[in-house]
Amino acid sequence: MNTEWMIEALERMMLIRAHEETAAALQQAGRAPGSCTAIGGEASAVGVVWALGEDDEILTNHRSAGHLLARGADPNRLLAEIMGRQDGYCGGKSGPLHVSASELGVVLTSTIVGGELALATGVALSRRMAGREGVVACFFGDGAACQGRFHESVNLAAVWGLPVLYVCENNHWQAFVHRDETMLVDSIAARAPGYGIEGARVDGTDVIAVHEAARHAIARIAETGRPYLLETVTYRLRGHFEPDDMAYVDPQEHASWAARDPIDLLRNRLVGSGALDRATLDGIEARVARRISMAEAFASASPFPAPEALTTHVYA
Ligand SMILES: Cc1ncc(C[n+]2csc(CCOP(=O)(O)OP(=O)(O)O)c2C)c(N)n1
Repeated sequence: MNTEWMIEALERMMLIRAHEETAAALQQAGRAPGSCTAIGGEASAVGVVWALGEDDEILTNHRSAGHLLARGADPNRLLAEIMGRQDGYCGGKSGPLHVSASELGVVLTSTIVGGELALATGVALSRRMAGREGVVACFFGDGAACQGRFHESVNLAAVWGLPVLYVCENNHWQAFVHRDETMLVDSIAARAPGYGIEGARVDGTDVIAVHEAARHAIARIAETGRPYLLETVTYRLRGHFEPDDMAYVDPQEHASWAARDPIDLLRNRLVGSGALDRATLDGIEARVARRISMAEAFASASPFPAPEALTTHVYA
C-alpha cells in the first residue's frame, strides 16, 4: 500500500479509537448507556472495510463502531445514536448495539451473538436472486464461531455458492471467558476446508496485512463463487462491556498485546521510515480530537426522541 493510503488508514484508526474512548467516558459519566468497545480491533476494521466496494454490504456485531467509522459513518450521528438521541443513525433507538445504516451498506448490527452469521447468508442469497454483484462482509467474534449457527451459516453459503466474506475477529475473549477455555485448536480459519471453502489467518494488528488478505479473499470469492473465511487475530484491549474492571484478565497477556497496539505499530512504522513527520502527525491528532469533540457537542445538543416516536420504525 502506498504512503498516502497508510496515513489515511492511521487517521481513521485514530478516529475510531477516539470515538471508542469518548463512548466509554460518556458511559462512565452516566451520559450514555454501557457499550462494547472495539479498542485493539481498529486495524481489522479498516483493513477489511477498505477492501470492500461501494455496493458491498456489511453485517456486524456488538463491537461495530470500527466497522461503521471505517465505512465512513458520520461521527456526529454515531455518537448521537450511542447517547440515544434523535439525530443518531436510528433515531436514538438502537443505542450502541443495534446500529444499522443502509446509506453506508451496513445492513445491521446484531447483539445476538452469531445472529449476523445466518442473516449475512440470507442477505447474500437475496442479492444473488436480485442479480446483484459484489460481496457481503460479515464480522463476528471467536465466541460466535463456537456456536452452531456458524456451522449452519457457513455450510449453507458454501453449498449454495454465496459471495460472503466471513470475517472472524478473534480478539481472544468471549465476554469474560478466554478463548483457550472454549477451543482446543488455535485457528478458526483452519475450519474452512471442512466446508469446502478457502480461509486464511492474518495478523489483525497489521492494517496492511489485513487489507491485503481481505483483497485476496474478495478476489477468491469472485473466482471460486464460494464464501471465504478470514480470521484476523487481535486482542480486546478494553473490557467486554463498559464498565468492566477487567479483573479476570491476565495482566501479562494484556501487556504483551498492548505492546502491539495496531495504531502504535502503524504510526511507528510511518515515523520510522520517514514517511510521516512530527508536524503532520500533530495535525492528524488535532484533527481527530476536534472531530470527536464536535461530535460530542452535536450529540449532546440533540434531543431524546419524542415519546410519540416509541412505536415508529420498530417491529413487533
Ligand atoms: C445468543 C447470545 N448468547 C449470549 C450473549 C451474551 N454475550 C454478549 S457478547 C458475548 C461474547 C461474544 O464473544 P465473541 O463472539 O468472541 O465476541 P467479542 O465480544 O469477543 O467481540 C456474549 C456471550 C448474547 N448477546 N447472545
